[in-house]
Amino acid sequence: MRFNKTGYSNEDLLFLYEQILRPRMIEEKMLILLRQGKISKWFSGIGQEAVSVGAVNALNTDEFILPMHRNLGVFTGRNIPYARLFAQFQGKLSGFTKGRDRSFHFGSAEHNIVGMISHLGPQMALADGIALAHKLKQAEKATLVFTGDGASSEGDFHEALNVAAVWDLPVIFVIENNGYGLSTPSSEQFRFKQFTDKGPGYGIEAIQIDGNNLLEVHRTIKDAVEKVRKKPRPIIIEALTFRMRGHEEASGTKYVPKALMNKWAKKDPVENYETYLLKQGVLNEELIQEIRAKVKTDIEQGLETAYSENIPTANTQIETEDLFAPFKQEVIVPKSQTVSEKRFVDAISDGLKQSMERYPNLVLMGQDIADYGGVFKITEGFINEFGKDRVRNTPLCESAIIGTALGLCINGYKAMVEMQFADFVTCGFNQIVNNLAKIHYRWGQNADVVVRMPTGAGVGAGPFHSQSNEAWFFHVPGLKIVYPSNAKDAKGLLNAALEDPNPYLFFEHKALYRSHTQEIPDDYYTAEVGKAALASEGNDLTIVTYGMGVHWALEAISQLEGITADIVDLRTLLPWDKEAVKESVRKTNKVLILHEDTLTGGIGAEIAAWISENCFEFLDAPVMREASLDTPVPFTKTLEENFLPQKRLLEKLKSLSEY
Ligand SMILES: Cc1ncc(C[n+]2csc(CCOP(=O)(O)OP(=O)(O)O)c2C)c(N)n1
Repeated sequence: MRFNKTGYSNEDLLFLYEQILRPRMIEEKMLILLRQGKISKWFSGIGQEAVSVGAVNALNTDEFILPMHRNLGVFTGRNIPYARLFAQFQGKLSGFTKGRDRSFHFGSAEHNIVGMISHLGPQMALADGIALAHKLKQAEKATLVFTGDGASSEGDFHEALNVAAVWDLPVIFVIENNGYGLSTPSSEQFRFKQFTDKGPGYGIEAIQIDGNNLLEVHRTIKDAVEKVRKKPRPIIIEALTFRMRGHEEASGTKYVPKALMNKWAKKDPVENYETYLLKQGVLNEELIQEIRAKVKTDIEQGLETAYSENIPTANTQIETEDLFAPFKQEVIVPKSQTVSEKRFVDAISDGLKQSMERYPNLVLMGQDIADYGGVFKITEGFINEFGKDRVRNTPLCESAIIGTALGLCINGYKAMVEMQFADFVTCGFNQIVNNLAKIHYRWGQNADVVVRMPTGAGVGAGPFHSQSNEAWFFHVPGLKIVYPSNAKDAKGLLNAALEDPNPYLFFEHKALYRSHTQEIPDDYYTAEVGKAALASEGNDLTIVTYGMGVHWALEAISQLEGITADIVDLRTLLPWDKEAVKESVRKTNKVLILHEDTLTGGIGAEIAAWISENCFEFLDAPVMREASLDTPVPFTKTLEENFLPQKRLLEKLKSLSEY
């Protein structure tokens, strides 16, 4: 291996030597502990240390780095105290996840490290968001994210690179090409020869390096970092390297040809660098022993402290509280009494605009939302007031944009993502349910992101532009869901969602956009999250519903002579207002839950179960549900009407009242 030390002082060279020795020595110790059954699982980076160490030392410590599962050198390079690092591996409280996540699945705000989720690829878009924040602040900083060659097959890889290219984001994408993804060799993973071939396709400069040559890695990445700080743009660095141990320790390396192992053993990044420094007279045996002894002491002391700490005792209250960043809503009333008649769609637009004025760090992203104003025209004219930096047209890539939104938040911004139609959220599902929803619980990072969801049927738009998909998210701890039924709530709840530093799904019914109008306050205000409202009051039965269901319920009740009903408009689905439901059921003793979403596993199922368990003694009839058929949403009017619950509602209400 040929090293070039031009530009490095002896001190620099020795510093890097100690830096690369640290992850190697920690790993050697961990492998012993693993054999002794003292840690549960280990992803080895032995053989790949030069990549992590070269990269982390090429950045300033105030620049973000986003490691994967073989980048121990990143954590040691950012001087994380070993006791804390080992406590993390052991699931102890003083680690980074309070025992909630394992190994390298954590981040640390104070060290500017953003940890991975197991799904690998989603990590890359977070780097885009962090870099976008830097770019908007004109901070002249680089962000560096790692990925493996295996994870490059994920769509997230493509999306993140593409967004970074289109938006000229200062991200260094380090692809650690170690030839295998678990047991799958590159030949079964992709057809291209090398990752640098991908650069031109994305319009991104791409550089290939010997990932086992510490100085080459360090120098190349340092140069790249300097370039992107000055002129923001992404750069791909393909680091050729090899994993000398199994995917994780239990899985072994039987599938790797012996000759390949031997070839790479000769290229060991630590040994080669050490030999080089010895030859250059920078290092000698005595110094090696001295440095090793120092590192050994650090490891042993760290382990001793970590082992002396007890395994955490579980506290359910803390577990549920930590789902969200602390935030206590203070409902804001409008400053003046002035009101205007507004359509549902205009109320949303109004709220969004006032939130943009209120939060100069709020960034809007979505397909066609800039000059075009969005397909529903909610952001029409926004670019004139707020500019294209804050009202961003995105490429067609829901996953990367939601990931980018989280990255923006990590770096000090608030973000709103408009789904063009709620249906398309499937393409961003992973980022929502695994990143946005879990990140605060896992390592205390909030996700200040609102995803707006134009939803619902009744507009003849067929199976992919009409779905109600709130129930998919209702099941996910760590999300908040609001679903207004009227213009006043729409503005107030949107403002409330944008105010809260936690992740929201904001459902807005397309069929209400231009059909429903209401007098709403002109000033900024918020509506209370988690609080239902009575859309009508009565004594004979209760209808629990939300969104379009509120309008169907009002109409149905008006047609039922001699029957009055409480119509409980939930307004918020996560958390939903159990007390309001209980209070009404206590009064009327009969309840129907109505929603536009399909019946099976819908939100009604959960509410019905809760009522049965908590309001049983008040009930004079079975808890009933009315919902859409358990089919996709059909296109033709007659079929769509048959699908939706509205035409079955009257009969259902009659049977409930007569029960
Ligand atoms: C979405 C997803 N699919 C599968 C896995 C299981 N898995 C974890 S790591 C891995 C291999 C990743 O290969 P690569 O990206 O090359 O990284 P390496 O492990 O080689 O460092 C696989 C298949 C996963 N974690 N996430």
